[in-house]
Amino acid sequence: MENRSPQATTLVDTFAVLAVAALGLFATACQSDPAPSGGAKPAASAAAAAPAAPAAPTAAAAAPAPTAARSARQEPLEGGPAPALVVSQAQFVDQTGPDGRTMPVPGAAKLTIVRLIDGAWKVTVLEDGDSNVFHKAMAYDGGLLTIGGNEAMLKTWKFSGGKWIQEKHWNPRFGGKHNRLRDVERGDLDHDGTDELVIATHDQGVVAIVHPDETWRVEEIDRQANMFVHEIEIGDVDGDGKMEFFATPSTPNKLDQEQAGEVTMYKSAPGGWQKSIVDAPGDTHAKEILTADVDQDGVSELYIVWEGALAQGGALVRPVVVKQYRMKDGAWTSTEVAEVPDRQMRAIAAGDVNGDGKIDLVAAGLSSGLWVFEQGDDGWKKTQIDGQSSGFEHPVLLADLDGDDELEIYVGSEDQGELRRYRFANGSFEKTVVAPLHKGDISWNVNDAKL
Ligand SMILES: [Ca+2]
Ligand SMILES: [Ca+2]
Ligand SMILES: [Ca+2]
Ligand SMILES: [Ca+2]
Repeated sequence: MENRSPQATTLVDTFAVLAVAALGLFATACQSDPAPSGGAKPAASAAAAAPAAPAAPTAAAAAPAPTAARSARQEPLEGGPAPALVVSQAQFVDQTGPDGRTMPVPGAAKLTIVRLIDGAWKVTVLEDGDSNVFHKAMAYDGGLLTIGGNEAMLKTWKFSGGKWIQEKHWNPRFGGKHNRLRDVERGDLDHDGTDELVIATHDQGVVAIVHPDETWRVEEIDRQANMFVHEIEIGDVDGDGKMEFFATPSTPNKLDQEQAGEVTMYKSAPGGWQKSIVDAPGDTHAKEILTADVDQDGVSELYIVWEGALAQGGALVRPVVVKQYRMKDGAWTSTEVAEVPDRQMRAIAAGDVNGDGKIDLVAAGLSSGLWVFEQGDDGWKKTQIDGQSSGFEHPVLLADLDGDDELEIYVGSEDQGELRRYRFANGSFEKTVVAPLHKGDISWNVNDAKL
């Protein structure tokens, strides 16, 4: 099944693991873009809903107006600034069609913001009716930077004077069916002391560098028709002191087969960004990559999570394979980090989570749980942290929010409806629930901020 939905990546892949009954329902719901949803119901929330703040005037005011004016909660921040977790989400709301039938349609893009105020976690919801998904949010200039899909929106947000003030910086239409900003990373690509943003998009394969210090100038680096770019990573993998960046283009998802895809590198060269292929297995693709200096030799490695495959009937015929790639004298060598008995693993992060001074990889699978991979002198050791944590994207963040100089693991355990924290103590990982996650939402990313 070729996907055609506003939430295609999500829903079509989700179909494979959802009950057949749900499939029909969502398939119908996602055939067309969501209509204006004046009747969209806010989900239950401890905090009172605030009136939606009007959009602030922006530099991009001349851009076409969004087609769907979804209702949006924009709850105020009370207290703080405080350490915060920001969960970027898509949500679905019931809508009654002309035939009287009720069906779920994508609602407003949603951020679940969870702040540590006086020792207690407090939830605030910020939604944006301009998009039907937030794929990522990051701390930015005292507030947040967000990327959204359908409409594709690059925005910054600040809470000021009792309300959320937004600025719209990029609202592209790529010329295909979907307009989604899918991933963003920041780094100083041109070595002038200020960060650029690298953005991956659907569905025309656009990879762009945005220059906030040049009135948010957008520099299109790549474009390939009918191509989804899911993920960007930035890192210096050849040790020359200049940042390379990486992308994961693949053809749109199909339900019944693994699409082919590759991982591409863009390297700074006199004529511009020179593109090359890191690896392209031909029978699988990657949606998750990471650059990190796990072995702490001063040069980053690249980690690629190659997706697994299911046979008809659901048996796993190929596991997820995580590989490490090193650049030496202009050529790549790769070694296997781990095989994981799962179909997909869309989150991987690096940091020392068990306090032994060595950098670990922490990864979250679709259904196989939460894992840690440790590199030792005689290879990699794979340990399951928790088998009872799962979800479609199953996002992971390593951060020190409690200020004890040790990294905690934060996980969006979507199937369990929990945003969780795992802390290493007394030789094992202790789990606590930070906040509930509304079941049915899709959580794409967890990041930290101070809000
Ligand atoms: Ca720069
Ligand atoms: Ca480099
Ligand atoms: Ca290294
Ligand atoms: Ca460690």
